[in-house]
Amino acid sequence: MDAQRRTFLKSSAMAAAGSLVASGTSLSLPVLAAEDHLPDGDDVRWNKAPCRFCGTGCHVQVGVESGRVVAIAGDKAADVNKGLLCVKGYHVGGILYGEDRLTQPLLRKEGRLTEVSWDEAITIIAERIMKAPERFAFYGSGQWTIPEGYAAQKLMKGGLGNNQIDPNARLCMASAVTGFLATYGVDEPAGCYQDLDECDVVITWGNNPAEMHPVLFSRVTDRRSRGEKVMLIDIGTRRTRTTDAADEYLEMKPHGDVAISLGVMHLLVANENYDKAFVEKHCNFRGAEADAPTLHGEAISEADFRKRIAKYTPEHVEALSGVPAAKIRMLADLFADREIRITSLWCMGMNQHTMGTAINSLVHGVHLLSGHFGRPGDAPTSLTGQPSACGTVREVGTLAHALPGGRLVENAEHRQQCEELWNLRPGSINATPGYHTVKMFEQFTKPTAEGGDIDTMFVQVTNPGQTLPNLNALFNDKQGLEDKFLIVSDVYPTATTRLADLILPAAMWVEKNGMFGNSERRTQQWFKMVDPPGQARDDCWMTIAIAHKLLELGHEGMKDKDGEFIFAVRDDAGDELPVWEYEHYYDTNVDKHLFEEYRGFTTMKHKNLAPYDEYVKARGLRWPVVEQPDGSWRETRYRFSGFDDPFVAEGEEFDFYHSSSKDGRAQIWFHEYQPPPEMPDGEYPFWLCTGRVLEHWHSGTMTRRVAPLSRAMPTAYVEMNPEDARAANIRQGETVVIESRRGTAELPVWIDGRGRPPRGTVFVPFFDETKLINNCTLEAHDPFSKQPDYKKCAVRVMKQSGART
Ligand code: MGD
Ligand code: SF4
Ligand code: MOS
Repeated sequence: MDAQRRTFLKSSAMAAAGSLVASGTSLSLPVLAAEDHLPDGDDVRWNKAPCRFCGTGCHVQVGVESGRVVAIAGDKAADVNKGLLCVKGYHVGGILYGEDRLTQPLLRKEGRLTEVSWDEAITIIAERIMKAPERFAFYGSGQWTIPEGYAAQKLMKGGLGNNQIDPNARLCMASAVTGFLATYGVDEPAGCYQDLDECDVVITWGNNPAEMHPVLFSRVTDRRSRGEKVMLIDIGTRRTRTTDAADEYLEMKPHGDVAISLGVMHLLVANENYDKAFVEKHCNFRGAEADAPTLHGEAISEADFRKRIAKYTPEHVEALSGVPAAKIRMLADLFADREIRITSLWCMGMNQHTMGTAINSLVHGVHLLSGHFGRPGDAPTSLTGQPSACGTVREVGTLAHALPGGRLVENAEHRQQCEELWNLRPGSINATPGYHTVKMFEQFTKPTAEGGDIDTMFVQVTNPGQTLPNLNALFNDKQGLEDKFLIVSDVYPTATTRLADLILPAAMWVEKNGMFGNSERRTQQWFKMVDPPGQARDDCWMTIAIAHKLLELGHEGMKDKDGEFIFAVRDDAGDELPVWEYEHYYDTNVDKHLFEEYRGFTTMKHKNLAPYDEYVKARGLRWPVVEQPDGSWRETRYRFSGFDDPFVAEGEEFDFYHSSSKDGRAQIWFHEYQPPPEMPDGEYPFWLCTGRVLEHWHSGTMTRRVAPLSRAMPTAYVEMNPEDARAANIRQGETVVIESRRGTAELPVWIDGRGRPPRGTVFVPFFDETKLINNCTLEAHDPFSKQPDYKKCAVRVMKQSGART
């Protein structure tokens, strides 16, 4: 089996633009062993860690020799990947050793970056915060470890009473969150990866897991190569690697997914072949209020639902989506069949969408209405981009409106619960949500005199200077604003450090202790294995050191109500350890202290986590993890399903125990189709879609420094349809200018490349900092999740001579 999956993963890597094989890398690949850890060799010591990159959450074995990571192997003991890795995973060790690692804090003085000490750097930050705590913002990441995010959250919301903290996951998973909340009253998928082993049909909704979640996708291709039948239906706006493996490709117009899901539900209702028993027992119908719609909407009757959905006939859906009516019928017939099991997968196509909350809710609705829910293989599954967008952002609640444990800053009772757990004075937590990401950067890049009320921004583990939409408006405008101060913690120079006033060198991945939480509710742990280079230090330490400096400067919020430092760590004898001094940071396991404190929040919304030490032993555990009578800890694979979920009462088949209607039921939503926010016209005739590629992680800062990966995919490009290119007299490889109403990017043309867009569409990956496509993208966002739409806007393509197509 593994051999088959390995073949798929290798061939998908080798079919890359350049030549790439797993050998010939700077890291030699050892033979795998089945033991928990690979056996230590003469000099090489092995230990487990989750891969640094995507939300799949594979585990690797890290081989360390003489203080350096020298080898990486897939971890056979890991349930997620059973020893397999994608090409990024095989090369994850190499990201530590780029030649230009940041090793010293750097302060911009009269335009020039000058080395400063850590003490100076921390003092500068603390003094700026002291001057105007409410004008300080923290921009974080789904690549924060859980303790890093928890510390940042506590510093801001608990210590400073400041809710101006938001992460890059706002650009990524926010609509998945609001979709789960609107449907189930609680976030994150009910199923798990095992659904892919059990289903008969996989539907990808604007999703390309063959490239973006390759190890996960290989579960499906592997089953097929063993002779099992798995039908794959790819619904997308361009042909991808996933399409290559699909039985059916349904090419839709942007926002066509909304029409398609409505069309399927229409047919299920019209043909009376939805799952009446399931719906009657476990679901309600819901719609948006006519004026001032809210996330939870209002109850509507089944009759009303039928009336509203009646117009989404297959023919009408064809007109809206471009997908033939017969294919809508085909989908509806599959959903009407209770004998088969259907798993839907989606990621950024449905989340980066101005109807993101709506389309997430609608796809859940298709599964609920048809009863394809909660049996192994029957699952609406939202995939996560980042390794810990779930663990750190959604669970720790590092969003501007949230608190840990699924609490909300606007809710007085929730604030009180958090103040109690943090032992803070009542009223410490501010009741007003902070700015969401787009707004936060608008306020930062707007001059103070014009109301730009954020003046100091701390960016950790994210690269907004490359990855925010509409960079000219949301990032580049910072340039020249004397009273704005940008602090960036990163491991390499980036598009963001370009405009930074203070650069902090960070320790990364196995240079520090860490914990991540992946797409299937799996919390993972690893230990520090090597030292960071030079003066590079842990992000979590930076946050604690800033907090302690604020304490020294007299900030009252840095003390709890008994006068204790909010990040106090005591040893077994009860003595406080000076963990704010880096020399003492590893005198204890700070991660463990923070995690044990954080665990107290996780029982508030049935997301129970086990003690830290349980994660040391495991290759991750899926929450809720509950203690058994014999003292062992049991994870949960299928949430809300009586056969597996410990919180469903004995004898019940299902219980949506966080139901927003407080009756144990999930909500089946109706949303009216709306067109995309910007559409091609005479001036800007092409759709622009953007995204990732197999070889590179997001902004490419790490993977572009690993020679085999950068050789395989050296530069960004624009995928064009051959007929569009011919019509415009554009040749393969020719450099063209992509221009939107917001900016331009120059890119070589790739015709019949890895992805094949239909006529009138171009695609550009965003990994290349020398070709910033986010100069062109749009900041229009979903009204509930505030997540921007990177997947569609209008552009024109110009030959360099200036001729426009
Ligand atoms: P990354 O490249 O992941 O991109 O956007 P970003 O988060 O901005 O940035 C992580 C940064 O952290 C890198 O600069 C890396 O060098 C640094 N780093 C690595 N390890 C550490 C560490 O341990 N500590 C510190 N301090 N730094 C570290 C991702 C974002 O991009 C996301 S999640 C999505 S889904 C959006 N997708 C998207 C899209 O689809 N299209 C377009 N056009 N833009 C997009 N932007 C968004
Ligand atoms: Fe890492 Fe994701 Fe590849 Fe697994 S699929 S090896 S987690 S990048
Ligand atoms: Mo973004 S959470 O990585 O797809």
